[in-house]
Amino acid sequence: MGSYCSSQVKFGKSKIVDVSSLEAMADRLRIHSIRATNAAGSGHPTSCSSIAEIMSVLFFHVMRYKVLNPKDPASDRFILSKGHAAPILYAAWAETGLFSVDDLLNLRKIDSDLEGHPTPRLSFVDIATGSLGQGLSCAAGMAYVGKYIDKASYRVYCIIGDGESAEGSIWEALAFISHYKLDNLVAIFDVNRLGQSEPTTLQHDVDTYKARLEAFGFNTYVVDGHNVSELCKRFEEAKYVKDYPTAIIAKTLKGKKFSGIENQENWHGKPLGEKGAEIIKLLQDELMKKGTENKSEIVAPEEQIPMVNYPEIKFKEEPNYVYSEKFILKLNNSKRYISKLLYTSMGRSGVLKVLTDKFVKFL
Ligand SMILES: Cc1ncc(C[n+]2csc(CCOP(=O)(O)OP(=O)(O)O)c2C)c(N)n1
Ligand SMILES: [Mg+2]
Repeated sequence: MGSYCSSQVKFGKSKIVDVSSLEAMADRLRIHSIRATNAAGSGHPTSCSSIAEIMSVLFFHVMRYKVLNPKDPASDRFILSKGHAAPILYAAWAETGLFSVDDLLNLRKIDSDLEGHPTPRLSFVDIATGSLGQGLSCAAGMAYVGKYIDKASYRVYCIIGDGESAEGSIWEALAFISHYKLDNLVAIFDVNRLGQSEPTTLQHDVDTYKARLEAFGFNTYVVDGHNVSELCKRFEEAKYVKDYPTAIIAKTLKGKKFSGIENQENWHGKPLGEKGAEIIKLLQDELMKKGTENKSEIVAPEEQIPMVNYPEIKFKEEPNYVYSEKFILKLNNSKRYISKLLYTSMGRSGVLKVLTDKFVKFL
């Protein structure tokens, strides 16, 4: 692991990395996550804190997107596979200016779309996550479409928890991703050592993660997940790697910067309560000392994605079943739900929508 700790760093042709601004943003995201989960009386602030720098770097340095049109087809995709860290995703979008930071305090309220886990009802979420192990498969589908169907330059970033990575579906997705040489995808493993109720099997053994991911055909980087310069450098390098997908193995601490809580067990899924005010004060004091305003510039994608003509998909021969009236009634009722379910889970992929239309029509 190298050290790239000057306050302004430039890598190759990339834009300047404003280290202190990105660090300050990470702390602001931490503060929002503490406040929102305290207001809700539930949620996962420690799971948010371990990815604060990763989120800051992705949203305020690496990714190209349009704040006022988060689902623009040319934009980079982001999937928070460890969906329980939703408060920091909401905090990042509030910081982009998409909605007010005051709205973050509506987390988990019955009439708020800011649910405990992200859903595609939100303008900036493509797929629902929270059932661990699923996000990377969706990211794989998006990257496949980007590379082979849209043939566009958008990139796909997916954050996976280390506990989550015990799910077999993660490894199935990894095999798919490397088989199809999805070099437009970056899988970020948040190795914070802890799962829900105990340490993970591998804890902080990042070398074993690296060996496994290399065996799966990935270009891998082990980084200090709280070092913004290192993160920026690796995300930038990954853009130039051809034919190999990238895995960033980020060594982090659960509850980073939460004094007395950082790296401790028994803090999963718990708001900080009274300790929150004290920790927010420490983080704010640090922000004041640095005197940093948000100077990060969000970059919109450069190009529109080319129009793709999806071929007309037809059945050779339509089946000719005879249905009872009762069956038809039941079917019509369920159709609405099935189509809604398929549309929300399939995100933006045009080709899948064509198939879905056909499928629902067929039903
Ligand atoms: C399929 C599935 N099983 C179990 C859970 C319950 N659950 C929520 S968070 C969590 C622990 C996740 O640990 P990790 O991936 O390490 O994330 P961290 O909180 O450390 O960031 C579990 C088991 C779930 N959401 N989904
Ligand atoms: Mg963990």
